[in-house]
Amino acid sequence: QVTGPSGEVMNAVVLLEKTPFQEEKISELLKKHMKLELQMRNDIYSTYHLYPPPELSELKATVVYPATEKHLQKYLRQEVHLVRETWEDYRNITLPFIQSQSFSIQWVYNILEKKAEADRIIHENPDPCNGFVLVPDFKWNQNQLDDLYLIALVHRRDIKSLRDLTAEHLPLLRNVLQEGKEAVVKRFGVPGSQLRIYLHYQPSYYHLHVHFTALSYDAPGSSVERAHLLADVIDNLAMDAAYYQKRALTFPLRADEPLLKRFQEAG
Ligand code: M7G
Repeated sequence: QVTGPSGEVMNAVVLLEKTPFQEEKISELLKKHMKLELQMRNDIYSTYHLYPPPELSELKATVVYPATEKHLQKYLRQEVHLVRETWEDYRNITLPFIQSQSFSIQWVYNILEKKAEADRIIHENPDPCNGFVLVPDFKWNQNQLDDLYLIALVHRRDIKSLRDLTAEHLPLLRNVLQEGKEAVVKRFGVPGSQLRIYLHYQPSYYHLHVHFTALSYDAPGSSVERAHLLADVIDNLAMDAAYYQKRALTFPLRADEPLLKRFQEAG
């Protein structure tokens, strides 16, 4: 909790993460004269506490301020449960819930309108219907490719999530897949065969976006209960235009998310 400008108490979320090692800095780390405390020694084995100088001990800090109740929920560690949502459940439970919520997607519009992160854009297809913007996700500090994480935000504003997709969106989705891969290999040298390109269901932000992560990186949210590979989504829609308005979808919800309560109440 933080005291705001006029004395009111506001919530903030501060996320601290240790970033992966940068390979080229390891030798520096070992060469520099550094505080080293022996922890234990046994035969040929020994362990130490090593205290690197500030320039080699960076932490990544993400701040959300002021944070809403939903932000606090999102980042608090909690028990999770799987929900299996039929199309009828989506229409009767999930959709009205999403519409009653106001989780702002202003940050997405800021990127699309070049009001924020404009200098970070990796690729843009400016077509209002079939175009998108590719930017580094704020989970990635871009210092090393090990945890490469980019996000493609589509220009059109009428697609909330996977559930809204139909065959009408195939040209858009194919652009994201094709141009996204080309842009990543061109800028970062990572080929499409080493990228995990997927959508989340449920997403946190209801404006269609696609995640691009390094295949070797065990990215948060890349597990089977949440991630849908874009290539599979495209194939499903090509086979059946209304695929995502028919099938049931499974997703995890944290124990005290109001949506879980609605599913439980509906039995
Ligand atoms: P999601 O699937 O809706 O939610 O993905 P998740 O956060 O539960 O995965 C939204 C993605 O957008 C996440 O990967 C976030 O890290 C990323 N993201 C969120 N915000 C607020 C920003 C932002 O301001 N800038 C950028 N570049 N990425 C963001």
